[in-house]
Amino acid sequence: MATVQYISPGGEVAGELPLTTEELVRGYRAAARARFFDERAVTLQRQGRLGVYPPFRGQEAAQVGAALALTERDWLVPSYRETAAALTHGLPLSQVILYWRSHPAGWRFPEGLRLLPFYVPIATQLPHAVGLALAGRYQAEEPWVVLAFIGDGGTSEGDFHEALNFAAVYKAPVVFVVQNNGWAISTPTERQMGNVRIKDRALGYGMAGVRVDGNDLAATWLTAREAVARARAGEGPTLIEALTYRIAPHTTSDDPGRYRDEAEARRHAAEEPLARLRRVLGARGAWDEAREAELERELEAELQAALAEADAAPDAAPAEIVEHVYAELGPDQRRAWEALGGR
Ligand SMILES: Cc1ncc(C[n+]2csc(CCOP(=O)(O)OP(=O)(O)O)c2C)c(N)n1
Repeated sequence: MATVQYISPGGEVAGELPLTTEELVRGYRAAARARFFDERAVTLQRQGRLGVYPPFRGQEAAQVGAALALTERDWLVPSYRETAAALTHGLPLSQVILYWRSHPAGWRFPEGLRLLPFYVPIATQLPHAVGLALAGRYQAEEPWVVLAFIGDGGTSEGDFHEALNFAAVYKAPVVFVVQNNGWAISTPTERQMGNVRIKDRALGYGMAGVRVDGNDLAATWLTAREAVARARAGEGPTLIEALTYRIAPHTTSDDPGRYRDEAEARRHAAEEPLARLRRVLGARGAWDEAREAELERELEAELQAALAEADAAPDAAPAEIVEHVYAELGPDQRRAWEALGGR
């Protein structure tokens, strides 16, 4: 099947768009909120107010559209790049700021929020996601669905294979979203794998596979919604490949000019997801410059409040860095803990 797309880069809608205008506005606002934070996060990092930060510019639709398919009962399992998905699923902005400050108060997400931590060791989140999905089966109530993210580079890890195989065999209620953003730091997708159509792998595992235009929020939302419904109905997992592009550097420590032609990034920037949504909404009379300006004022106020809240968190003690690795400190952690002033 071809790549699923409802809204072209130019903002044209092919056929009937099975989303209401209210839903599209909701999706646009969530994506614009994520972008606003992402842009400001890079500045905050340059000011020394965040430690390191992995920008997701250009990937807002892939993340927000998929996250919108979940209910509060469902779990979201992110890698380090999925700040947009985490915000959409309900992670407070102040918590995001504390997390990227490496403040221990940012490591513990609010009680009741069904979100696992941002995983940095590539692909380790996927076996956890499958376990979490199967755990839902042991609950008396309706099982929850797990939405798990990974990058194109992450699909080379053994954990990716093990998780997808296990999920397919046990028909786990899990949806895997691979954000194929073209790059794994400096490795382009075509040097990462022999078949760059990642969704083809679904056939080998025996699960549904769909390739979507990851810059089309309608496509990511509707595809994830269907996959979540199938998972909830006991019909097993889905592999969604969201085709997108990492316009920004890998992290704030990366200089992509050293390994890629930045003209490529500029070309892809023209296909970014927010402009096309604005065109669709504008044509329906549901968005205009005044509404955009009002939204920006709201987002600025939200960011300032979140920064004030994060700044008010008391400084962490250095020893806390080893305190929650294991339930009990082993000899190496104890030595580190004591050296860092733990008592
Ligand atoms: C197990 C492991 N190996 C290596 C790394 C170093 N590393 C960090 S990000 C990255 C590339 C990941 O690329 P991809 O999965 O495409 O995700 P993207 O960053 O493009 O979203 C690597 C190799 C790591 N974090 N974990």
